[in-house]
Amino acid sequence: MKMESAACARIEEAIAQFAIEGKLTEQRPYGNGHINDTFLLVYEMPQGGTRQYILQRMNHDIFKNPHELMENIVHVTGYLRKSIIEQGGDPDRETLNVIKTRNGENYYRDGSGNYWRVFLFIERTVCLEKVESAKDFYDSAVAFGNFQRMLADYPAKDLHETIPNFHHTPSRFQAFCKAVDEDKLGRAALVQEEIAFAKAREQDTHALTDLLANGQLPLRVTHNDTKLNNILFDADSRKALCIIDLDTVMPGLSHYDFGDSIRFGASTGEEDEKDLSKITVDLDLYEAFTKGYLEGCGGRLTDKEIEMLPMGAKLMTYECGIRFLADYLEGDIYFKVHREGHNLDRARTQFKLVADMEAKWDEMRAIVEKYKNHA
Ligand code: ADP
Ligand code: GN1
Ligand code: MG
Repeated sequence: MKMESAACARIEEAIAQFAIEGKLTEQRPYGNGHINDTFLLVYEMPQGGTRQYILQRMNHDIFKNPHELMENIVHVTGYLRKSIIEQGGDPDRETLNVIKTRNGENYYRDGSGNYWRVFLFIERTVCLEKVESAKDFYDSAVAFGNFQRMLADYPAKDLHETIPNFHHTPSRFQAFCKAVDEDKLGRAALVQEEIAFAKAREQDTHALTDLLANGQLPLRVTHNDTKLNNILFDADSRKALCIIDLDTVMPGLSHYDFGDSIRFGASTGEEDEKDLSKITVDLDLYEAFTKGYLEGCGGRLTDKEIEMLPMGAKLMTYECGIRFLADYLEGDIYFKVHREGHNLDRARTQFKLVADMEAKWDEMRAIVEKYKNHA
């Protein structure tokens, strides 16, 4: 992402605010994130050697309350840190670590209103942009399941909602219908088939939130953006090491994490593939993830939660589809687009996946049933 010059001008000022030892020798844009502006900082230590950090300018157009967001991250990572130490793990590599400012704050707000934060850089890792093998996907599932297990006793209600109703599918459906009705760019006529596909599934949108409301599903601490590139793998062992991008950690359903991973990782094609014949749900990948997630959760999920996991996969995919389509209708104001019709292409892949999941529904349920005793 290109930062506007007002923000660029502030980067030195921001760096100077953080309590980092040593001499800054290198600073450069880093990674492929789509939300924040990320930089690598390299420091030479007085005793020799170097230490690296991640500096991020937070996206406060999307996250309206960076203060609360950072409070969530500090509390959750602090909690994880203790549990990692108890398990004999390495807390500097297995969770994010927030570096405070010299005033002891979790972030710095500069004079132009940009919000900056710093994390320890986790060295010798790889970040995968797509699933390269069932084993990697299985490992990522164990890691997201472990994340769920380790936070199972954390009081979810104490966390702030960094984006209200983020995965509340009925609210997303309403927002989608509003975008269709307003049809600001006159694009609705071009996508009647896609609109009809989405509207025909309105009943499904309530499937999880109704069960939450009537107490049949528990509220949990969830990550909510479990794309594969939000995990760092250890470069030597190739094991999933650390879950990153904690901006959307907030109260939610386990189905959101399970579902979003399947949506992205079990697809046979890219999220924005134009050739829909390439897009199906790979049931072998779905199975690998189901097995790993249930193992990682280590018995913390209820029977009802497990039974509803396939619905999590379908609803997260459907929801992402209506978010992309709504953004297309509203003029591409939320998701970054790199070509004409980019959001429409993305919506189409998601709807193709939903249709394929419906066709494979019995198999998806049977796979969850097969592994439910691993939970
Ligand atoms: P975005 O919200 O924009 O996706 P992320 O927090 O996911 O931002 O960071 C973008 C990229 O920066 C990640 O995909 C990863 O490659 C890298 N990254 C982020 N935090 C760390 C870290 N602590 N150590 C090493 N790499 C990191
Ligand atoms: C956004 O930042 P990234 O690319 O991990 C979005 C997710 C969507 C995803 C679709 C905060 O995630 O909800 O599933 O795009 N994140 C936010 O690719 O809206
Ligand atoms: Mg990310």
